[in-house]
Amino acid sequence: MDNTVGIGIIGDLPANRTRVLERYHRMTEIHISRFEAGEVKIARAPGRVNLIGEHTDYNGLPVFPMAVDRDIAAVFSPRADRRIILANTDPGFTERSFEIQELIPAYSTGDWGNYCKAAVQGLLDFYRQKHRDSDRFCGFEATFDGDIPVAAGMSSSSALVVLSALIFLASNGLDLHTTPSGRLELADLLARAEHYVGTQGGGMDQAISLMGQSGHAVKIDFFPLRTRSAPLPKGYSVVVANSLVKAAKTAEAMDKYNRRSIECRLAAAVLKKIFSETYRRDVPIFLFGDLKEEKLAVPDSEIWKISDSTFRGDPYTLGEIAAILGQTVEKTAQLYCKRRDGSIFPEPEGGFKLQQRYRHVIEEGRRVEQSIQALESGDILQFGKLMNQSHSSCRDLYEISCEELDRLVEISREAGAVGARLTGAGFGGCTVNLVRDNGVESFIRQVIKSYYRDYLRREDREYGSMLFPCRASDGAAVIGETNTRRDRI
Ligand code: NG1
Repeated sequence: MDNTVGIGIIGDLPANRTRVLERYHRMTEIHISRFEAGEVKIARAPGRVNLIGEHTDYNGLPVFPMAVDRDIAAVFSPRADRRIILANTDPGFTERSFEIQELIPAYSTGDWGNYCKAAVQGLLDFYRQKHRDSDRFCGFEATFDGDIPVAAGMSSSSALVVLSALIFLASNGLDLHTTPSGRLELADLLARAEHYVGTQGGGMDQAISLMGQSGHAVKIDFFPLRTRSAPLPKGYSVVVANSLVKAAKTAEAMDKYNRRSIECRLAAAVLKKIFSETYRRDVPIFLFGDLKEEKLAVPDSEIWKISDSTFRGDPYTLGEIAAILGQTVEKTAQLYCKRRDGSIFPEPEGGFKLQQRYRHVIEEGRRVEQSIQALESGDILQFGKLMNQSHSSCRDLYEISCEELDRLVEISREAGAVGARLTGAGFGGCTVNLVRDNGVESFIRQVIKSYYRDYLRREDREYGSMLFPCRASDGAAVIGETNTRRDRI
């Protein structure tokens, strides 16, 4: 290896130190030759795999992900002007360049540069509220390199948002990311900031990318954001399998995702109306997560008696929902069915499935609590059972699975997984599997044969990027700099 660039590492490196250092070295050289930079810094933001709790985050109910040992890393250097230049070691992501300004115009939907713009715009808005105007910030140039499977439900997009935010902060001498409370504040603002790209997602991905802890999964609660780490079970591995169905954030995929969050908002509005009529006062329900005694001042047993019997199984037209809410169809659409760009989400053919979405989210939230109890009491089989139930609910009630994911989950259970489910937004992407350590090898062999070879009819030489065990890693950080004496390689 050319040893002209010294890399100093602050803190711990993920496992496989030599490979990781070689990667940073290669990135640094690419960066220095592209930008002629002198001193540079290195930062990383991990992807995640969600063990259980799907589509609960934006409904105010908990999730239970872990940050993984796959990440997006960047070598970067601040600039004296206000330009931001983004390079990528993957030639598929061509260079992007933009100026810091009050309102940064987005690239077209799905463009990788938008994830960086989202972070910068979010931070500019945040600091503007703190009376620092955007003129005071400098730009940066950065070279990115990622090994998180893209469009696979492992949150490569939020890792890019989080990483861009760290680069912006570090380039401007800001320290929001350096304390635990600052990291929570940052996670919270980046969750909102990511809506810039068009999805109306929750806050799981940004929070776990920042708050991940090596060897642990993290329970995340929302509104207000808080986290609690739980050690992963000894003797078991978390294995991720890519269905190879791309769940890209194109306009069409975004509409599928956003439809679910719109249905949840409509259902919550209906519940608010029913509870407010029953108790003859304004009952504060905005999200399914508000359905709790301390929030509503209604006994738990009453809450579930009313809410479980509110929705019928058949889907609703917007007209029917508007009639329940006592509003016009236009007002209902304006209040609950808006996309980020202000356009109205069209009424789905066949109607809004309020009961099914309500049941999935409420039961999934309970499964998260039960999973953590199971894990803490060492009942791993129960944990696996809850993962399996979660998959069925994602498939039947939330309708975010697909044929390939269902087949992959089936095969994985036959291959020995004690729990197997889709992970992330769904509509393709990865599954997460809990597998006994001593069964991982045969699990991998069997899934390669039954899913990739027999079912997908693929013959690849290398399956390591499709099917791999993950270790729980620490959250995003600025982890190194060049030309220091420490830890020179
Ligand atoms: P992914 O899998 O990264 O698209 C999305 C949302 C999460 C969460 C999950 C479903 C974003 C950035 N992420 O994740 O907040 O709602 O779906 O549990 O929108």
